[in-house]
This record gives sequence, C-alpha cells and structure tokens, in this order.
Amino acid sequence: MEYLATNDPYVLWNSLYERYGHLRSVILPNARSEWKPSSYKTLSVAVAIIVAINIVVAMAVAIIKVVDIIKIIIIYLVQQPASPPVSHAHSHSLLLRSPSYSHGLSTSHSLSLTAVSPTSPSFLKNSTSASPNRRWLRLLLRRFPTSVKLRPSLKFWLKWLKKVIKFSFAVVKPLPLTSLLLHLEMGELAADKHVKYIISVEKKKDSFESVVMEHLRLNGAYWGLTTLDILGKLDAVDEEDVISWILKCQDESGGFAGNIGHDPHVLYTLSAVQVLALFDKVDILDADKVSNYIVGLQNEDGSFSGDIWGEVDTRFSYIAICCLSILQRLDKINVDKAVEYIVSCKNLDGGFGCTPGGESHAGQIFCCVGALAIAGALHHVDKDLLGWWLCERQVKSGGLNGRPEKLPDVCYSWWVLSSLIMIDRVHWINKDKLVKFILDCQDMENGGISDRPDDAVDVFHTYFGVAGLSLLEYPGLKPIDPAYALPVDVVNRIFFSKK
Ligand code: GRG
Repeated sequence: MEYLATNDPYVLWNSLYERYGHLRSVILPNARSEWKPSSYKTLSVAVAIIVAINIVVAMAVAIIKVVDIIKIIIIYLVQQPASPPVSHAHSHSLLLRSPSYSHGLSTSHSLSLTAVSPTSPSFLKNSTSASPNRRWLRLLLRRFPTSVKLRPSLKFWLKWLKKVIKFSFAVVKPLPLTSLLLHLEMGELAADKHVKYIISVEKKKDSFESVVMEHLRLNGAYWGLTTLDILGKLDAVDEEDVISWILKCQDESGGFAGNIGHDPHVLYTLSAVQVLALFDKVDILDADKVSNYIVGLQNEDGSFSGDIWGEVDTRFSYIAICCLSILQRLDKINVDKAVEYIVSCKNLDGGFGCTPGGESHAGQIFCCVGALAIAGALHHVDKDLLGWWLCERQVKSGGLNGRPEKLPDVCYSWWVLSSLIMIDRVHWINKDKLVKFILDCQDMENGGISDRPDDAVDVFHTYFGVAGLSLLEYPGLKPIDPAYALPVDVVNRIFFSKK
C-alpha cells in the first residue's frame, strides 16, 4: 500500500528501511527461536548445565594433561642422574631394538620417545641401577603404568576440546544469547504478594486508591477478582459478599452502576456480568432485563452509546457485543449494523479509533477486534497491516505503547497482545522482553504492578500485567481468553456447560 501512497522515493526508502530494521531485530530472532515462556527457566537451566559439564570436562582434560606433564618432568628427573654414558648406551640399545627405527624414523624422534617412556623395562632397569635413592619415584611411576606414548597426543586432546566447544555452541546457538541472558536476569512473578495486595486494597475502603475508585468500584472488582482467579486464588474473597454488593449496584433500567446509588453505564454492566461469570452466577441475573438495557443503547448507524447521555465510542460496541454474548442474547441487536459501524472506524494504517476517522489506538483496536472476533467478523481486519501497526508498539525496554511516540505502559500488554493473538500475529513481538518488562513493574515488597518500572502500583495495572503474562503463557497462571477477557475455563463454562 505504501508503494501506492508514497510518491517521494526517499520517504518510501526510509520507511521501508525502518521496517526492515524492525524485521531484522525483532521478528527474525523470534522466528529463529520460538519457545514457550513456560520453558524459559528449564531451558536456561539445561543450557547452564550443559555448559557447566563442558567446562568441567575441559578442565578434567586439562588436569590430565598437567598430570602427564608432571610425569614427564619426574621421568626426566629420574633419567637425568643416570650416568651419561649409560643413558647414551641405553638410548642406543633402544634405538637398535625399536621397530620404528627400521621404518626409517629419525634418531632425534626416537630419542624423544625413549625419554618419555616410563614403562620401558630397560629404562626402569637403568634408572634403578643409576639412582637407588629415587625408589619412591619408581613406585610412583608404576602407579601410572600407561605409557605417555600410548596416551593420545596433545593434537588429539586439542581436537577433542574443539569438538566439546563446537558441541556447546551447537546447543547454545538456537537460543539467541541476548535472550538467554534476559532469562537469567529475569525476575519471578510475586504471585502471593499480588494476592495480598488486591485483598488489602479491597479492605482499605478509605485509602486514597479506594476513594479515587469509588465511582468505578465495579470495574475495580472485575480487575481485582479476575487477577485473583488467574492466580488461582478467587476463594480468598467472600463470594456471598461480592455478589450481594453487585446486585445492589443494579439500576431499575437493568444496567449496572459503578457503585451503589450511582448512574448505570455499559462500562459497569459488563464488569458486573463478568464478575458473576467468574463465580458461575450469571444465572441469578434477569438476562432479558440486562440485555434490554444494552439493546436500548444501539443507534441507527449500528454504534452504541455508553448510557442515556449518548456518548458514542467503539468501546461501547465491544461492551455491548461481549456482554450480550455472555448473556446469550446477541440475537437481540442488529449485529450486522454493529459490525458495519466498527468497520467504518477502521483506518488506513489497519488500526481502529473511537469513532470514524478517530486516531488508531491500541485500546480501541482491542475493542474493535474483540467485537469482530465475538461477532465472527474478523475477515474485516487486514491482519498483516494491523499486525505491523501493533508489533511496532514494542519499544526498546520490551514494553508496549498504545500509539506511536508514546510511553510504554503495562496495560498495553493486554490491549496489544490480545489483539495480536486474535489476528494470529503474536509471534511478531519479542515475548521474552515483554515478560521482563511486566515483571520489572512489580512492587516486590508489597505486591501490585505499576504502569512502568518504579511507579506506584494500582489494581488496574496489576490486572493487565497479570492478564498479559497469562496471554504470554507465563507458568502457573490460568489461561485467559483474549476476546472475552475472562479465564478460558470461565468462558468454556458459559458456552459449553450443560445446565
Ligand atoms: C473487559 C478488558 C475489558 C475492557 C472493557 C473499557 C474497555 C472495554 C476498553 C477500554 C479500551 C481502552 C480505550 C484502553 C486504553 C486505556 C488507556 C490507558 C488510555 C490512556 O490513553 P492516553 O491517551 O494514553 O491517556 P497514551 O498511552 O496514549 O498516552
């Protein structure tokens, strides 16, 4: 498309060159070596063990050589005190008897062989008669009965060592070294601390965070409780308390408010339905009442308003489609019209905005791609073009931003990654670096995850950090569905359980 849209060849060249650079530095190493994050540690440990074994073997070889050298020195010492005429005569007699002599070996070569041949009977006889005081040396030499000559030569050892090194590299080669180092310096997910952090936020009702979140408490409940479920700790909260509080947030219109006594909005309605789904309690809702509230918010052009005040945004299209799908009431809206509106928000760069012509943003892209995925209309997405735009969100630190020239933020680990998964292009980013970025944003002392390393933590980023790690298949986490933003077992229960 750029070939058609860019007239200036210099601009076109620069743009292609930048893309090539990205291909080479991010996609190529990934394509060369793709492995599951669940095996990061195992792989690192396996390679470390192989390298360690090689080093030990190489050192053992070196020690053997040292022993040989010591033996040669000892032999030399033993041989030296023998009277020169005897030694000479001995060499001479050996030369006469040596089979190699008759094969034309030079005198000097044969002499060197005799000098390092401790097991030669004549040699021992000679040294014994020449130096009775060195009996201990003779005994020592008998302890090493093999002849140095019979041992492999230095050339052999060097060849062998070369093979060992070659083997080590053959094992290490498929793993990009930078990735290996990344794994070794990568921290662990402080899962227990995050569970404690989420429970503590829920308990401290007059803390700053709780007060700030007062109006969107239902969203907070969804973020916190889904995090607990992904970590396998949903039972750490009182289910009855949560459910009775959620029901108190429902308005007579059928929609839910962010807190008791507030105004209803689709944002909180989806959160309420999602939390009930976590506890397998969607059935306690009057599904028609809730879905009627959402149906009433669809506009002529297929778009959705967030509430009675009429703001239109593709976020609300996603919420309506996702919520109605969970309630199994998708047939109550005009899905074709809803899809048509979402497609009208598609941009030339392959991304999507809030409304037609709105700038592409990773958050809106998640909403549009998620809605299209649930509606079975992903064919409207140019997967390669959008994949490019999304994978270019990864910055040097490994984190993802929401649009060009912006700072990375842990929450985009969800918005970008889930979209890439839905369009089957997740292998276009460097997953290892993203895992490290998320882990670097943890508060290792008190739990919780922040937007960027060393910032203050909050429940929103804790959820999207943990959910992002789940999408990255980080070990020990429940898998999460990229379209419904709920654990896969919860989604399966909704659609496949017989009730
Ligand atoms: C069930 C997961 C789930 C979502 C429900 C509410 C919603 C549907 C989706 C929100 C999508 C969205 C717009 C996310 C972006 C959130 C965000 C961090 C916005 C910040 O925008 P800017 O412009 O930040 O302040 P940047 O990063 O662009 O500087």
